[in-house]
Formats: sequence, structure tokens, C-alpha cells
Amino acid sequence: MTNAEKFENDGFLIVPSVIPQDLLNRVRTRIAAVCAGEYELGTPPNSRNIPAFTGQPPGLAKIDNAHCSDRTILELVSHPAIGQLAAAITGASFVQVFATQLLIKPQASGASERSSVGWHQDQEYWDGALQGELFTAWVAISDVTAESGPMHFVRGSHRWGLLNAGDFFSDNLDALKQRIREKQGGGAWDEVAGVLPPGGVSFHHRLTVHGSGPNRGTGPRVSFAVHLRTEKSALRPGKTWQEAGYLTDFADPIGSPVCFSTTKP
Ligand SMILES: O=C(O)CCC(=O)C(=O)O
Repeated sequence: MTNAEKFENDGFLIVPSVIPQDLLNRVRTRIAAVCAGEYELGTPPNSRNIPAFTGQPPGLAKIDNAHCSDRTILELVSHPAIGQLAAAITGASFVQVFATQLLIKPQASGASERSSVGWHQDQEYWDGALQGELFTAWVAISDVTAESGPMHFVRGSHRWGLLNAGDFFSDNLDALKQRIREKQGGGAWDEVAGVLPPGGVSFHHRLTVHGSGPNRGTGPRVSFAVHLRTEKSALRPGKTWQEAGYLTDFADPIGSPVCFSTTKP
């Protein structure tokens, strides 16, 4: 099967080796800088939910649009290797970033920790503003093993339609699974772990059900979710970018960099 056929069949694709090692090393340094509040491009991330800074119990750090703050992170999320793979699996002539999330999942340390990501479909969070061909590239910065709380994808769930039964921010994966299955009508639940070495990338469809459990590995699980669109997508008629929350205006070359185009600029 080609990558495009796998993506079409499963609703996700796992590609082990995509981002060069030297860029990964540079990105690690810049992640630390952004987490410390250093914004090279002069723009802070849209939200900087780092438990250590917000007084919350230890748990998942989620930093939206750090690529607007830092050149090296911008270079990573708009890397042509991501764009080429994205174009190959969708057949697109144009691929553009429209939001990113830096996700740092610490090692599990106690019952009160909130570091899981509840089962959800990404379109649940975009549907009010965007329509059409949208999907996500998830870039592993650390070694994402079976123990470190990798993402799990439910194979074929991209054919279930938009269920609006998920919740990224819930820790109760069992209750969410039950709610999604009830809404969907009991289709086969075939979970696949997105295990990836540093520099590996997984792609998932906007309707693929996915989530992740706690990190029981030996270090933090560090990744970027890079939300992508093709030429077959648009801002919903009547909507404005002010209403689109953390999603970046397609006309903003830093917020929404183009990572693949068959037409020369
Ligand atoms: O990092 C995770 O465990 C979940 C990320 C996610 O929901 C996404 O990339 O769409």
C-alpha cells in the first residue's frame, strides 16, 4: 500500500524518519527558551499553559503557536519534508500550517496529575471556524515509546463522521470511549499506538479519534501538533479570524506558513 492508501484506509499514517537531527537539536534549545519566556520574534505564544507557571498541579504543558515566537520552531513546523508527505497523502497542490501546539507530557508522578489527552476528533475544535480538508502532522521531538504516553489512533474512525463526543481536556479515557462508541453505534475499536523515534512524524485525519495516556517512560514526552490545511479548505462563510480562537489567519506568513506548493511564489 502507498502512504496515501494507508492514510485513506486507516485515517492516520506513521512515518519514522522525517526531521533531520541537527534541526531537532536546535529546536530542543529553542523550546527551552520559549518555555522560559524568550520570544525571539517578539510575539508570545497564544496560550502558554505550563503548569509550573500557572500554579496548576504538574501535568501536560500545552503552548499554542510557539512558531509565532521563534524562528527555529517556525522552521520545524513548516519543514518541506512535512509538506511533501502531507501533499503525497492528500494529493494536494498546496499545504499550509494554520495552528501548532507544543505538547510536553511529563513523567507520571502522582494520581492528581493531568497529563492524558482525552479521546477526541480534531474537527470538534475547528468546526465553528474552518471547513474542508484539514489534518494534523504530529512531530516527535523526544523518543515516543509505548511507555511514554504515545498517541493512540482508532483505525477507520475517520469514516464515523463528526461525533462531537470527545474531550481533549479530559483524563477519563474510558468514559470518553464509551460515550464515543454509543454515539457512533458500536463500530470496531481498533487502537494503534503512534510510537515514533525523535524526528518521526504521524499524520491524522480531522475526524480520526485519538488520545493518549500518562507518561510512564524515562523522560518527558515532547512533540508538536502541526495543524495543516490544503487548497480544499476555507474559513467558514460569515466567520472572522477574531472568532477563530488560536487558529492563525491564512494571510499571515508567520502564523500560517506554506509548507508545500506546486506553484512558485
Ligand atoms: O499529543 C497528544 O497526545 C494528542 C495530540 C492531539 O490531540 C493532536 O495532535 O491532535
